[in-house]
Amino acid sequence: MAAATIVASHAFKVVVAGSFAAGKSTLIREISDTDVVGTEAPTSGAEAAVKGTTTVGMEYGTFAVGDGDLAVELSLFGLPGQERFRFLWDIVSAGADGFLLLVDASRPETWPETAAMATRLGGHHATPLVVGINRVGTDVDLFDRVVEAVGALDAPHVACEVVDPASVREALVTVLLLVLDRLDPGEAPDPDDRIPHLP
Ligand SMILES: Nc1nc2c(ncn2[C@@H]2O[C@H](COP(=O)(O)OP(=O)(O)OP(=O)(O)O)[C@@H](O)[C@H]2O)c(=O)[nH]1
Ligand SMILES: [Mg+2]
Repeated sequence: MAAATIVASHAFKVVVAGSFAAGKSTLIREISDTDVVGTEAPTSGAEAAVKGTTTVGMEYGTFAVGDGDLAVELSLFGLPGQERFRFLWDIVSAGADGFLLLVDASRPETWPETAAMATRLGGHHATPLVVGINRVGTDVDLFDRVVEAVGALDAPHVACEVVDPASVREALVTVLLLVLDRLDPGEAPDPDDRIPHLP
């Protein structure tokens, strides 16, 4: 399987973005194969009413996808959501192969900010972007309202319950498939070869 050999040589950097409390850190802790390196600290100011701790730097975890024929490792980097740490986004995002932009469907007040993030990440970096909708459950109308509000119409949108490993896995595989599609044609495996190998 020549194509699988080529893919196995790749590790990809996936950056998890989103507003304060979108679920970025929870997602990485839920899925990482290795102990997560984190920077969680007590939340200050008005946002302390939402949750008690917040990311003040970044998270780092790993996630391996595939089997013996097709092993790809994703390095997962979580961004800090509070506005005061926004200067870290370009630093942590440098060299990203793909973005997973999380949005909390239960907090509509964060949707406009998420739309601005989608424009910034999708346009500026020209890097594959997937929108992951957290806490949407099976509410199709709510899903559609979030999609409309975020407005990243060129990006795939997937439900992404950050406390459900299967849901997180599906979202990350969606990012990975976009990343693979952007590889040089000579390097990219045939989609018909690779998709069945992704468990
Ligand atoms: N779907 C789902 N999401 C949950 C549940 N419990 C917590 N969460 C999500 O996880 C969030 C927890 O916050 P974090 O994972 O720290 O969010 P974050 O995006 O890393 O936050 P910052 O780093 O402060 O920006 C909550 O706000 C929820 O959106 C749950 O039971 N179900
Ligand atoms: Mg966090």
